[in-house]
Amino acid sequence: ISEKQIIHISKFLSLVLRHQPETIGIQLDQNGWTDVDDLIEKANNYGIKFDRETLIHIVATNAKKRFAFNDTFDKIRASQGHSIEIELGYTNHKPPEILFHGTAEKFVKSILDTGLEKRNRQHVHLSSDLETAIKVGQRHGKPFVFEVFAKQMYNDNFQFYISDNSVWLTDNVPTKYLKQN
Ligand code: HQG
Repeated sequence: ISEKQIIHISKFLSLVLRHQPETIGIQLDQNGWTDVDDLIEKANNYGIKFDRETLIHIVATNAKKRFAFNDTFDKIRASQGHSIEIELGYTNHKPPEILFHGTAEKFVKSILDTGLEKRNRQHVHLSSDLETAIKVGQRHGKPFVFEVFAKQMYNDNFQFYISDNSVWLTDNVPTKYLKQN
């Protein structure tokens, strides 16, 4: 299987496990899990062909660890990034002093107006390193990185979570906690 095919399947998995399971007629439970055999069968029927071995390979090698199996390997879910409402079972974590948010220059004015909002996702996504934030920003255009005064937010009773793949999540970031880099 080629790298190109793997990326194609991985994007398809993001679509059905985060946003539109109905595209292929699978269901996610309240914690985002879906049956592995059912996923493979329905994806194949839909024309996205892969077997169990390939799926395991994709989950294991995905650079951002976007997907995870349960302990018995019969269920799979996306670790974060959902637009549909599911309960991932996050626990509150104390963040470091500073977290980063990568966005595009074209959004900066609006963000300074209203703060960081979760938009279509379930959370605002933050990263602990600058490099990741730059990459996230590049997806939207010319990257721009905000420093977020995370510890200060935490002390002011904002909740922070970490996903299985180490993305920091929070509900919103008011402008006063943003420093422009
Ligand atoms: C922006 C990827 C205007 C926000 C990444 C962002 C991440 C505002 C965009 C994950 C705004 C939403 C999430 C405001 C926020 N005015 N724009 N008030 N508040 N925005 O894609 O954080 O590859 O939903 O800055 O690595 O870019 O999918 O969020 O630019 O972890 O695994 O609205 O997705 O992971 O865009 O990315 P997104 P994001 P995956």
